[in-house]
Amino acid sequence: MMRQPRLFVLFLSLALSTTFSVAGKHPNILLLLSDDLGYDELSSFGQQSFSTPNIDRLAASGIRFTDAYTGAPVCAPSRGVLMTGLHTGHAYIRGNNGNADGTDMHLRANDTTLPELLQSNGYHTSLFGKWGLGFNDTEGAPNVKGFDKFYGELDQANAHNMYPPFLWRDTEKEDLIGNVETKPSRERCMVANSGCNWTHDIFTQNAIEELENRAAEPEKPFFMFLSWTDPHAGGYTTTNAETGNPVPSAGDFANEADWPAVEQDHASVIQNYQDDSVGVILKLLDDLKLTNDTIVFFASDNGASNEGGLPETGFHSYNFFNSSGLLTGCKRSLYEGGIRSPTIVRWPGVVEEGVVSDFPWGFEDFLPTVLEIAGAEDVVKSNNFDGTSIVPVLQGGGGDRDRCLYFEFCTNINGVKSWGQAVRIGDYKAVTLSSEADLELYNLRKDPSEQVNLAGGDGVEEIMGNLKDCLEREHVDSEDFPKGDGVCRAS
Ligand SMILES: *[C@@H]1O[C@H](CO)[C@@H](O)[C@H](O)[C@H]1NC(C)=O
Ligand SMILES: *[C@@H]1O[C@H](CO)[C@@H](O)[C@H](O)[C@H]1NC(C)=O
Ligand SMILES: *[C@@H]1O[C@H](CO)[C@@H](O)[C@H](O)[C@H]1NC(C)=O
Ligand SMILES: *[C@@H]1O[C@H](CO)[C@@H](O)[C@H](O)[C@H]1NC(C)=O
Ligand SMILES: *[C@@H]1O[C@H](CO)[C@@H](O)[C@H](O)[C@H]1NC(C)=O
Ligand SMILES: [Ca+2]
Repeated sequence: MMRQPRLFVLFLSLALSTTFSVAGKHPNILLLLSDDLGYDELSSFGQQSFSTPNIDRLAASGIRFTDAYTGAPVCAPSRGVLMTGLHTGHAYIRGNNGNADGTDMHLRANDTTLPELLQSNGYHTSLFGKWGLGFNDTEGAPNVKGFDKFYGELDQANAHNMYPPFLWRDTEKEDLIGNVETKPSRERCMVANSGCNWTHDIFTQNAIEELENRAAEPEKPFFMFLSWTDPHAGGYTTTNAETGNPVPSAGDFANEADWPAVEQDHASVIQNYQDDSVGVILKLLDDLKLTNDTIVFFASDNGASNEGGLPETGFHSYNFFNSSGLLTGCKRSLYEGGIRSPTIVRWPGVVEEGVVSDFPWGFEDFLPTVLEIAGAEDVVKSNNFDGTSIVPVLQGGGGDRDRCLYFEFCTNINGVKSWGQAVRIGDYKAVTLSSEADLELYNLRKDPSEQVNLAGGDGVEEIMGNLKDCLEREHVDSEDFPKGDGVCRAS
């Protein structure tokens, strides 16, 4: 590229920018976000015990990213990174339970979000499902933070009750009569499923109705964020939240006599509900003639969950379905199993079909990518987002593989708080799960399972130096999320 004459580059960029708008209209963006879906829980990523044919079809008609990352190993900070384009070294929200009283922290008036920026660039913006970045009466509420329409859960802890008494429609509570009039129970909602209101179905149904509204207003581009609360562990009341994977039916998996009930449900929620809903939505895009005009992103907010279940029905284990595949660790870990996302992007006419890319990128790149697609590169340039647009990668070109991806997180394992950091440049990753431990170094290309610690070995001084520089440069102290084991705020 360096030797190309300037004119050619100019011509190329003009040609490319026209692909982003058809008849002056920018493409629609549909973001499908799974909650706690493990890296190896899609058949296209290696799952063997159940299958995800619809999500795999999405991957086959677009690009499947093997080395894409979430924003953090748990929900709130990860979603914060996704919405603000700032990684956890700069973000305001760096953990769940940020407030002193253990409740959710909310985004502030000066935390700029993707939907706000899209709204002011002519997009219709909607969110269905889990938010977790601000309650109704705060500066971080979805309608304050740039969503024209919202229907779902504000409080991520309430989201674990998958048969809640109410959901928020914009700023108002709306009762779910099926869950109010008769008390939800495992028997009623998850075995007989008579008249309970299950949030997965409700979020999907609302997204479907809004897609129909959007098709009726074709001149206005849209950004829709469908933020499911599964396969996260959940319950059927608030008090017994996280007791399992509350699905209306285990389907055929009920015949898997050797599987604990919680695992039958886990397989069912992914294959029979989430994957099925993706199929319904893809078909609807076709029927509404929105497919060519709509870029679909699919991702998970953090790695495989190892939580949920009951003594009598068994506890969920991420090992049961090999949910992290070759990766080490799961949700809450800074090893790859906690932060890698099975990410897919379909962009008809731009992304070549059936591509598998190992380009490393993360949730902080989503905002600049979408803004470039929306024709708002100037907004990206005038802000200090941590992310970089991956549009050139989507177009089949190369991106900067050697920029640094940064993560920090405080975890609590058996009552021991520890503050860790992870950083990736190219194929190399440095990680520590404790601020008092030495950095470990891995070559992820050769050693995706992070088994062979190369730190201190021969020939790695330069890369280790670069990783350490990035680690120090990208971390800015936060009063709410102090650095260091023992003092950090665990979640
Ligand atoms: C954002 O606003 C908060 C008050 O809500 C303030 O403490 C903080 O300094 C502001 N940050 C920036 C970058 O302006
Ligand atoms: C937000 O919700 C809480 C709890 O339901 C309620 O007490 C409060 O009045 C609501 N605030 C607004 C502005 O509606
Ligand atoms: C909730 O369930 C009840 C009983 O089946 C049903 O009448 C109602 O339409 C459902 N509400 C929603 C929002 O799905
Ligand atoms: C979508 O684009 C494909 C080519 O990329 C074309 O064959 C098809 O007719 C288009 N569909 C619609 C509904 O415009
Ligand atoms: C787990 O998944 C990985 C990657 O798909 C595979 O290589 C490995 O053999 C699997 N392990 C088991 C125990 O099935
Ligand atoms: Ca999550």
